Amino acid sequence: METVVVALQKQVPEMEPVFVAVKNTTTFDHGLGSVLNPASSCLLIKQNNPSSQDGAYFLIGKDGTIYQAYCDMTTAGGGWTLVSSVHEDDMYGKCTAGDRWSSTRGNNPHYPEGDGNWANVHTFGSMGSATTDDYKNPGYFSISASNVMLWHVPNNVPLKEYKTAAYLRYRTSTGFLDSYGGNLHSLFKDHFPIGYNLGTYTHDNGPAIPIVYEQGSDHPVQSMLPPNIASRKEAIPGFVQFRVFNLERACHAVCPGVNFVGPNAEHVCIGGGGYWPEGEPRQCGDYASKDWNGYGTRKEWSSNKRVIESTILFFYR
Ligand code: 3S6
Ligand code: CA
Ligand code: CA
Ligand code: CA
Repeated sequence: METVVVALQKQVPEMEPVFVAVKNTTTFDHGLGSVLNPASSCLLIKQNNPSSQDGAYFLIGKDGTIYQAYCDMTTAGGGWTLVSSVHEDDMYGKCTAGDRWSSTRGNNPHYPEGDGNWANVHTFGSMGSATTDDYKNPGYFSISASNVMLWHVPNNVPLKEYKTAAYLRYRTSTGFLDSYGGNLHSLFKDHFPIGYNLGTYTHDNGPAIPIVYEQGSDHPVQSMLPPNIASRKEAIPGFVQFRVFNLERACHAVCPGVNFVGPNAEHVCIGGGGYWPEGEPRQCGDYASKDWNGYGTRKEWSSNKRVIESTILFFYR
């Protein structure tokens, strides 16, 4: 940048005082991950500068889009890029406007795949409102990663408090994404498509990957399960699972914290397709049926209020 300023100064000598002021008062950060030098991932920034700290950096997507993303530069060596969040804005709204990770067009068998956002390149939301609404940046489909990290954060927490407010933080360590194209976009697009009636819960669920906890343990994950899920042992803590069907062949994208082995994944897993047949239309949406026996009651098949009113943040590394 300094070279540019010097060159301009030679061409427009009468503006010399301005250029002198620019040179004297502005320090241009050329480091990887700065506005003038966006990186393709937080991992590359961390590798380039090992003293990088948690916070916002500039990244560039594979289509050339420059965007700001939150980087966790300290967990297990750092280099984690926040690429998306799943937020339930209206538990009573069943596949309504805010249900971008399932369907915004109503519970409808004519849209079995729902909005398709798990497998497309549409982006929405922003880094600073990842706990206030759904979020998906170009990193979701641009970054080639090996592992995911999930944070459970209460809704409306500001960026600087994501980490401290998260009551669960865990990550995979097996490098499972290497086998599925390097990110969740390719996992869902090319390996485990999301859609109603594409499979059964007994035969076609996707991979359950073991997790390493950074905050929390199996115990709080277990205690967050609806009582009937727990008593029937439908979910096993210590995993994150992808593309999980229920008894009626409704499709869910992610089961955070668990391997789901039972027929009622709609009370625990998040995101998915565009149609849930049971009790129509009471099970459609980003948090499909966490309210089956009332909102936040923690009775029978219902989650508690904290689960419903928290966002799941997704990172890649
Ligand atoms: C008595 C066994 C299970 O109860 C059923 O599961 C009941 O008919 C439904 O309301 C319930 C839901 O499928 C839970 O997802
Ligand atoms: Ca909803
Ligand atoms: Ca949503
Ligand atoms: Ca059910």
